[in-house]
Amino acid sequence: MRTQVAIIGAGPSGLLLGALLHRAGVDAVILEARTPEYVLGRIRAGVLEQVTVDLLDQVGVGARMHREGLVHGGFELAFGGARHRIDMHGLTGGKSVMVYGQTEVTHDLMDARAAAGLTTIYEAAQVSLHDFDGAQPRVRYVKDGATHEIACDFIAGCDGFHGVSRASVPAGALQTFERVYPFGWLGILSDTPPVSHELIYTHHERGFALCSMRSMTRSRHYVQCSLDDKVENWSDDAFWDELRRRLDPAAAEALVTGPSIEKSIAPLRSFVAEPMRFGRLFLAGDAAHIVPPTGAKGLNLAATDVSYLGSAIAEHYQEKSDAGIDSYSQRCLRRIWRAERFSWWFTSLMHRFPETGAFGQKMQAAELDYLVNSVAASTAMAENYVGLPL
Ligand code: FAS
Ligand code: PHB
Repeated sequence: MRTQVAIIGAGPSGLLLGALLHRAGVDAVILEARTPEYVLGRIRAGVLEQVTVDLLDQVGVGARMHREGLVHGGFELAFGGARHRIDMHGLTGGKSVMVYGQTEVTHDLMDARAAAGLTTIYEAAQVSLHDFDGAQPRVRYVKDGATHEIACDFIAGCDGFHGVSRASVPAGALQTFERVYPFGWLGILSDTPPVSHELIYTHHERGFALCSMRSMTRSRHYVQCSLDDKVENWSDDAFWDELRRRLDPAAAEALVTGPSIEKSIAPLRSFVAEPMRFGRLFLAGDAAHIVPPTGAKGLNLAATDVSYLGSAIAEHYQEKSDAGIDSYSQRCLRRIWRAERFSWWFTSLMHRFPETGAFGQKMQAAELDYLVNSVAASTAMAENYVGLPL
């Protein structure tokens, strides 16, 4: 088989890149290790920046998002038993975020790709990348017991943190930066009404908690948990009891519990691999970087990576120029590091770090007090949360 771009991974990065390339008249094939059902079963991000909303509109998959998504102009920070609203809309001159689950974004992109008759090869095993340091890269994979090869002009590594693409880069060609946090997030999805009409991020002596949602009838909640915690150790009741103990009185009162649809523990890390281009191989999304989910940046960074990559590849074919390709990594990394900083800062502020002791807790309390009582500090938080300009 031959194509212009071989995309590894059919998560949001790969699917959105495929849609952007299709719109630009560039042929691409996506190779995905798992089944569509497995990909859709992973419950992940919940908040889209306007830049991401615009990209989904640009590729024609925004209709259901605008119908079912929730536009939020603010969120609340809870600490010391009280809640403080960050008025994003007011502080950023009218900007907002869209609450619409990654599962739905992925579903919409999958449906659009299938409707356009574009090729996605699911359950592609043993994917391997070849000759991407030359002008004729190739990708091999096994499907139904047979080995197949795709000749292409470019390879887009959209295969996430544990994928094969970054692992295929020669040792020493990559510099990585990492911070692993000493805790995880235990998340639950339930068909219960959200605690409030906006998200509530809670700083509590027992640990961080987040009350989020997927709709006004489906909630997504998280509590900080230890790294050696196991999801099987947490009954639904144990989760709801712990969440209630961390919430402010009004939120605890408003909490409606119910059976979990999904329950999982996610580790938290900050990670960046530099550069993001190796000859004809480009890394995008979680294949190149990871942020702790506190700042709701992971999916949004993936979207801007592939926006830059899609434009660069289209420019190569349409204008016979490699300016975009040559500047891809540098252009992505400036935005990535600013989002890494915000996600690290918000995570450091809101979570319990026993190792920092009483002084560390006093620093967190003082920063929270300053944050909610300073227009300048709240504005800085708001502009990072809605997403910095491209
Ligand atoms: P993904 O990991 O989503 O997709 C990569 C795809 O590549 C997968 O479908 C995988 O099966 C496939 N793949 C892997 N190896 C392959 C191979 N060798 N061959 C072929 N295919 C291969 N972000 C937020 O903003 N908020 C959150 O609350 C949040 N929670 C998260 C929880 C978890 C457990 C994780 C892991 C991430 C979370 N994220 C969150 C971040 C997440 O949303 C990512 O940013 C987003 O999924 C990035 O999308 P992709 O880059 O497409 O990577
Ligand atoms: C979610 O709804 O899953 C979510 C929302 C905001 C975050 C993290 C996760 O910061």
